[in-house]
Amino acid sequence: MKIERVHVHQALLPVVGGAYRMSHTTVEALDSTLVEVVTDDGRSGWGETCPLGPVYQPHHALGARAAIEQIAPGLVGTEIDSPRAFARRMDGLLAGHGYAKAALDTAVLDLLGQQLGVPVSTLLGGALVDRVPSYYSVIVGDPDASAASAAAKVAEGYRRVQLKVGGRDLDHDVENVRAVWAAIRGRARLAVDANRAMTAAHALQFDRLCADVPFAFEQPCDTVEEMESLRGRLVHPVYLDETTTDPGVVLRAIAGGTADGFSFKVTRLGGPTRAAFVRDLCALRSVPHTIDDAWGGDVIAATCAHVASTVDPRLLEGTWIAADWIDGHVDPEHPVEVRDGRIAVPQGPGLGVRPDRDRLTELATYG
Ligand code: 0XW
Ligand code: MG
Repeated sequence: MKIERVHVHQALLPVVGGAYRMSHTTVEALDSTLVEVVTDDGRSGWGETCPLGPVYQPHHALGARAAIEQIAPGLVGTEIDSPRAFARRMDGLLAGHGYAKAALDTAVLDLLGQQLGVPVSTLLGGALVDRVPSYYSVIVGDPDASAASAAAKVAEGYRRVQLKVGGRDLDHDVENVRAVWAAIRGRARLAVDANRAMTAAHALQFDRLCADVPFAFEQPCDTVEEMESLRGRLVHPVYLDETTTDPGVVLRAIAGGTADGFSFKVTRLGGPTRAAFVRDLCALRSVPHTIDDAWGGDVIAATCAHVASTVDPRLLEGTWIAADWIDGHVDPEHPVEVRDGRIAVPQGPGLGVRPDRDRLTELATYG
C-alpha cells in the first residue's frame, strides 16, 4: 500500500454556548486540521489535530499545517509498512512537531486497520472494553453555576468531574471547589485543573485551603521545574497535563515521583502510537491517567476512544472529548459522543469514522 496523495482539510468548530473558559484563555471557535492520506489501492485514512487556540500549549493550527506541508511531499510515493517505520520516516523529514505528526500517525493506523480488517485498537495492543468512561470538564465560573453543571452531568452518568480553576483570587476558586464537591460527593470523583496558572506558592496555599476535599490537582504550575518543586509538599495527588510534552518527560515524572497521574493529550504525545508507549510506561508503575485531546471532532474523539480502550480499566481516569461543545459531527453516520457518561469505541476496521468532505474545507493537496 503506497501513499498517492495527502489532502489537508479544515473544520471550523464554534464552541456551543459561546465560550470555553480556562484560567488563562477563553476560546470561542476552534480551527481543526484533518489529514486524509490516500493510497494506491483506493483507501483513505484520516487523522486530526486541533490545538485549543494558540496559548493553551505551544501548538497552533497554522503551525500544524506548516509542519504537514513540510512533511507530506516526502511521504508521497512511499510504502506504508508499519506505524514505527512511518514515524521514523516523518522524523527524517522534520524534527519535533509531534502534534502535527499525530494526525498522520492516526491516518496510517486507520489505513493499516482497514487493510487488515481490524480496528485501530487492535493495532495498539487490543481493546479491553467496548465503552470507555468519559469525564466532564466544568469551566471557570461561579459556585452556583459550576455546582449545577457538575450535578447535571453526574446525573447524566459521568463518574468524574474536572473543575477548571486559576486566573483569579484563590478564595473564589476555593469556594467553587467546595460547591462542586458538595454537589457531586459520593457519586463522582473530582479533578481540579489550573491549566498552569498558579505560582508554586499559590498552589501550596490552594492545596492547604482545600485539604479536606479529595481531588486530583492537575497542572497547577507552568514549568516542569515548578512542578518538581512541589514534590512531597502537597496534600492532593498531582497530575501533569501540559508539561507532558513527550514520552521522555513522562518517564522522568514517573521515575522521579513528581506525578501521581497524568492527563494525556494524544496529539501532544505525537499520536496514538506514542500514546500506547506511554500507556505501557504508566502500567509498569500503576500510574492512573486520562486519554484525551485538547479539542477536535469525531476523528480525534475516535482516536482517543481506541487508545483508551486499550488501557487497563483500573488505570483509566477517563476520556474527555469535545462533542458536548461542538454542534454536529463531521461523520453524522458514526458520531462519537458521550452517552450515560461513556463513549462507545467505534467499530473498525480502522478508526471507524469517515468524515463527510462536504462538511470540511479542503486547504491543500500533496501528490
Ligand atoms: C479538559 N480538557 C481535556 C479539555 C480542554 O481542552 C482542556 C483539557 C485539560 O485538561 O486541560
Ligand atoms: Mg488539563
